[in-house]
Amino acid sequence: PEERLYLDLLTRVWEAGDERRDRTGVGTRSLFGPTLRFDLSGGRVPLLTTKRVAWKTAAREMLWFLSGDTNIRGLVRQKVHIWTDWPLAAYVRATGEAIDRDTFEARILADDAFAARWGELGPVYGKQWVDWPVYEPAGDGLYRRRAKGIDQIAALLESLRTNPMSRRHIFTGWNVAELDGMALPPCHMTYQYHVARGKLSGMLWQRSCDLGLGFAFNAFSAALLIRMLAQQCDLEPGELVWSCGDAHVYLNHEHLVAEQTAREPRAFPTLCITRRPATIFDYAIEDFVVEGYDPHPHIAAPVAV
Ligand code: UFP
Repeated sequence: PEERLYLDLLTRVWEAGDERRDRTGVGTRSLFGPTLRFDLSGGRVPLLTTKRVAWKTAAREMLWFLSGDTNIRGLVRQKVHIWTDWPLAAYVRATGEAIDRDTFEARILADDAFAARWGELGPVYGKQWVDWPVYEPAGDGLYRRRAKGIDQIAALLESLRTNPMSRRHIFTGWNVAELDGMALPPCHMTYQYHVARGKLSGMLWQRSCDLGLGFAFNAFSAALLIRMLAQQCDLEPGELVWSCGDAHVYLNHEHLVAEQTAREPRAFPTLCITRRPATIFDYAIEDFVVEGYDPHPHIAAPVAV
C-alpha cells in the first residue's frame, strides 16, 4: 500500500532527524524537504489506515476555509476543536484566567461579543484564499482597502477551465504583509495544479508538518480539494504531490511512531462525492462519503501549541 511512503518517512525522521528545540518548547526531530506522491485515480484518497483519522473534521475545516471564515465559532458549532487551542492560549495569556477548553468553547458559542473578540484567528487561510486584501490609491499618497479582495479559488477555477495548460494554477495563504496578525502562519501554504490527459493533479507545499498529527489531515484535505476542483472542471483526479519543508516528529510522539509503524497498512479507501454542487463554494459535509475505510484504532497524541 501507498501508505508505506508515509510510514517510511515517519521512521526516517524519527531515526535520522535532527533533534532540536522548536518554537513550542516540546522539541522535535526534523528532516528537510521530503516529497510524497499519492495516486488519486479510481477515487482513492490518502486517508491513513494505520490509525483512524477523523476525516470529517478535515473536510469540515476545508469547507470552513472555502467559506472565508476565520473565527473558530463556525468550527466549534460543528464540534470541530482543532483550532481552539490557539485562541484559548491567547485568552489565557491576556487575562490570566484559568479556563478549560470546554468552558472556553461554550462561551464562544453562547456569547457573540466574546466570540468576536476571542474566537478570531486573524487573516488565516480562508481570508487569504477567497478575500486576499487589495489596496488602491485614494489620493494624497493614501491607500484604501478595496471592499472585496481577490478570490484566489474562483480565479484558480477560471484558469483551470479556460487555460488548462497554464503553469500558473496557484493559490497561497502566505500573505507576507499579514503574517503578524495570524494565530498561526499557514503550514499548508501553497497549492499548485496541473492538468494533463484530462486529469487534475495538485501539489501542496507545506512549509512545516507535524508528521504525527498534522500530516493525516493535511494530505486528506489536499486530496479532497483536488477532488472538488476536478469535479467542478470536469476532470478526473490525477495525483497529489505533497512536498514539505520542515517535516518533523514531536519528541512526545514516540509512542505514536512505535505503534503506528508496527501496524500493517491497508489499501487506501475511496472518496465518493455524491452530488455536483453549482460552485466550489456550495459543497456540504453530507456530499462526502468515504468507502472502504478500514483503519486500525485511533492513537491519541498531544498537540504542540
Ligand atoms: N501543523 C501541521 N499542519 C497544519 C497546521 C499545523 O502540521 O495544518 F496548521 C503543525 C506544524 C508545526 C506546527 O508542528 O503545527 C506549526 O508550528 P510552526 O508555525 O512553528 O511551524
